[in-house]
Amino acid sequence: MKDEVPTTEERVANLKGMGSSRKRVEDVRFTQGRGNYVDDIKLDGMLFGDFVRSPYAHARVTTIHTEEAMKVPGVLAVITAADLEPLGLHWMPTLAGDKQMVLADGKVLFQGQEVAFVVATDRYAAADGVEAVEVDYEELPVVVDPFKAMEPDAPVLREDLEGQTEGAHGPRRHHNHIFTWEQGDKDATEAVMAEADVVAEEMIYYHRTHPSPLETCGSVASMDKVTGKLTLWGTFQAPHAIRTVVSLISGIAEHNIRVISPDIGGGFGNKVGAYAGYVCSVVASIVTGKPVKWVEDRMENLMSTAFARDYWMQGKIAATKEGKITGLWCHTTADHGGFDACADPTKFPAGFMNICTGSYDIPTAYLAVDGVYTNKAPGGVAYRCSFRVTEAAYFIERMIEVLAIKLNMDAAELRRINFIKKEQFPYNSALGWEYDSGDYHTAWDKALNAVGYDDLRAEQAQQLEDFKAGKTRRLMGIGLTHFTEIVGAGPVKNCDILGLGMFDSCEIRIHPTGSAIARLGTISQGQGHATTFAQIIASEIGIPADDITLEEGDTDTAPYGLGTYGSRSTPVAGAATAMAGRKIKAKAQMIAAYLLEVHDDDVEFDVDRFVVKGAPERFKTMKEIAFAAYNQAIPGVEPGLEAVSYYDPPNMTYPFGAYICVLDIDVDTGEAEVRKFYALDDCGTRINPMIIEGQVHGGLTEALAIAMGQEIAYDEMGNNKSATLMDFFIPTSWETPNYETDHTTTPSPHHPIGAKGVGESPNVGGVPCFSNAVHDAFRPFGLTQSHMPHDHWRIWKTANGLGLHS
Ligand code: MCN
Ligand code: CUM
Repeated sequence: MKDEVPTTEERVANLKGMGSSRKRVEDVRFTQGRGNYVDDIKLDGMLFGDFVRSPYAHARVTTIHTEEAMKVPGVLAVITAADLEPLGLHWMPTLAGDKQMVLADGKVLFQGQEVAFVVATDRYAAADGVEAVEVDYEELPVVVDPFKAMEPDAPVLREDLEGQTEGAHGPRRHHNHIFTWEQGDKDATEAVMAEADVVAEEMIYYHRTHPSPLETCGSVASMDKVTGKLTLWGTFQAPHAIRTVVSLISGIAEHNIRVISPDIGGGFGNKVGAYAGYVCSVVASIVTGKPVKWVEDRMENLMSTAFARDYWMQGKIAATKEGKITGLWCHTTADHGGFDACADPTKFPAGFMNICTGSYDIPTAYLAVDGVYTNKAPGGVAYRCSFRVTEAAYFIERMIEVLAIKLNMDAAELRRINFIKKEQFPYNSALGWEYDSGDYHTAWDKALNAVGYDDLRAEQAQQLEDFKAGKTRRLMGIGLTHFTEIVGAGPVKNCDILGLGMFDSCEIRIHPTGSAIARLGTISQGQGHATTFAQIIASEIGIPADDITLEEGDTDTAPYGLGTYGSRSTPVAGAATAMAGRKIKAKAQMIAAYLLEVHDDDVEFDVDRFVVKGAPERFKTMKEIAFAAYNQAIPGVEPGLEAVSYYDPPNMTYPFGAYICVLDIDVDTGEAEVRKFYALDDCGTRINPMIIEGQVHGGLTEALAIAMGQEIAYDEMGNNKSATLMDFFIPTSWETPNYETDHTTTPSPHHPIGAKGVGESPNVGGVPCFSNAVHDAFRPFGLTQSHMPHDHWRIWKTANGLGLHS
């Protein structure tokens, strides 16, 4: 008879642990209409709140007439700043150390700003009520250009800060100035620039865009006046932090607040910050004693919630004649809109922009960032940005191209000779980071070989000749990017948000029959945590992933954590998960040794069991051990089997990638067609290759959108010209090209399972890659820099400006 004992491989496969492309467990719900989003929450007697918003970008609010609105059937209340003021809730703190009006307090600073909150019995009545509120405005001069905002006679935007020369991040040198943030050695960098063989200089603009998640932002607040308990459901990427903030600003004791993030239909950083709608739904529920829902529509989402980028980056890069980079200088003007509501760790007002030396061994560098107020919506850290790494990567990857032009060098070769070498890791960058691990040359060579780089260049040269000979009207562009990410904020000593250290957590509880529940301080918005974190536990403790429930987002049950953004879940909560698993494993070892009647040190872990060393036929499976934990009185060991870990990472992780894009541009129509896109990602140990591929596909498509068409644009009056999906480009399957994905694996040396984050990488690397491809097509005609998005009109204009239409 065949031996029925499963092989080691079969036992490993049965776990569906790390490295397996386990199918997403959440999709059973999502594909059958069983997701539970904020708008699915329906409570008895629930009311609906909606905002009156400003049509002006800068205006004084003189009178708000609410009488007519109150006559609308179903309207119960119209809340204004005057109502919130006695409660101290007319302004709220932002995550960036600034404060923001909850409802217009005397003036408005951007189009779409919240002016009054109408509470009614349903959404339609609320909308009618909003229409019936009349607001008298006195228009004020509008500033949409951050450079003009800094001129001496620019209008004062933030009257509340008038005369304040100190901001949250140091001195303010102008009434519209927020902060200056400096990193690196200014004098040394200027000296390098003065002496260099070659200096390339360029203004790199990364335009304003918006993540526009499928589900907009919303909340449901329910104040139970009998128990004194406030329950707040919302689209929160950081539910615990929201609970603490709500407690601090409302005075409600933290144990009486329960914050729940149910299913979230995409966050992309749009749902990190605190919005007026959250505050107003809470206030309205306290006032009316009924649950109150607020859910914004698409226009409101695009006009008023966290935008992304809007960085003007003036750069200088110095090199020897041979192309060895000797220094990098960058001055950034950061347009933060009407309030500084960026969601960065406290000590980093410009996020991790100081990773802008990228993948290169640049000995000397200097970065300064000036944050500036304008009459635009607040925000700034969103859209797979890894705390401004998107901007940093775009800057350096464009500067490398600009330098390559100046040196008349191949940009792939220029990168290669400047990469940080494998043996230099851990690498200390000139702007203050310690890169944990990397092998850039291997990734780069693999990528160039995979696409047949030399052949592509030969083909491109031929096509250029044909173009010049009038045989074709198409040009070919080859976009290159090698990016270095920094994710996993972060060591508590460096990174906090509102004073809360950026650790994360996991609690694992094993049930008597050998299945388990795990809870984390993070919250999935589509990343598939319920699938992947169970895989970490499966590999760590030998219980099949299918037998592990994973729960996130309920502050009454989950351990405290800082949430999901900055691709920090895997580097931080993933590490906590492994460490909690190891605590369980250590206790399981004691139980196994007791059951097997040997010393603790005489058993060892083997996939899903502990075996006696040298006697593999003597073992106890994790299932048996779990039962024993609840069934046997084991001397010196507490009953039960559970553990919690709060993990403070020693460093961040530094994923990287090599991307190559081949574009064909029609010079006469300005159309750009992606012929090929190759993306090699290295995120260290890979937990679920299929999920990683999904993250990369999604991120690349967002990168395509940003580079090739998306923009939040304003006219001089501060009117948002892109607040609908007719005007704001969202790629469909029609525009989305095929992607080839690949990987190398360079584990993080300090992470318990060697994993680095990946969710934001494809956007960080994708945008410069698409943009570089466009620029590369026009390089032979003298183009060094053109601003994104490279939509057909702009590409046509570029071609026209270069004389290609004559
Ligand atoms: N993963 C893996 N192996 C690794 C690294 C990650 O299998 N070595 C898996 C993780 O287990 C997780 C996913 O990949 O299931 C993403 O992990 P990670 O890179 O740690 O990122 P987070 O889970 O912290 O997600 C945040 C990140 C950010 S900041 C944005 S913005 C973004 C992104 O995720 N928002 C998203 N991807 C998104 N994907 C969806 N569907 N929806 C969003 O809102
Ligand atoms: Cu910067 S977008 Mo993600 O960090 O949620």
